[in-house]
Amino acid sequence: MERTLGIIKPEIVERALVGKIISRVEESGLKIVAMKMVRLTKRQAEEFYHVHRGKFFFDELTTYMSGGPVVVMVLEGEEAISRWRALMGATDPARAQEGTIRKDFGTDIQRNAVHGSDSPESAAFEIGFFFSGLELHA
Ligand code: IDP
Ligand code: MG
Repeated sequence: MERTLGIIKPEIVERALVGKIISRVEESGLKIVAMKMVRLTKRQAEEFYHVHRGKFFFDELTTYMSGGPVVVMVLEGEEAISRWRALMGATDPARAQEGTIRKDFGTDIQRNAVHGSDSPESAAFEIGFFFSGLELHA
């Protein structure tokens, strides 16, 4: 069993497509063990995306991610990290495979609908960033 952090990004909340993303998660068999809506400060978004500090898109990304509420969730299942990333699709919606969330709902490479952890180490950091142990409903 593995856990990963998913984020439904601001444009999806704004466009009232949250339910469609949650349906994709539930249909996949991944179990939602925690979920809430939060609005990050710019500083919090910078901390969350610290591995991207220094990249050309860092300032725009963290401004975007703190620009409106997001839905954060912890997904559990066998190989949850790679399964959620497969459901999400490639970072750039224009390059994402048919049937992936980013292909179907993403706007551009920044506003690409969802986030997913990319390794067990990043999942541990990202889950702990948003949730306490008491909020994880195994
Ligand atoms: P990932 O979300 O597929 O793991 P990362 O490379 O970790 O992709 O990038 C984190 C986020 O930064 C992306 O989801 C996207 O919102 C944004 N991003 C990545 N590359 C670019 C880019 O070239 N231009 C603008 N934004 C980008
Ligand atoms: Mg990433």
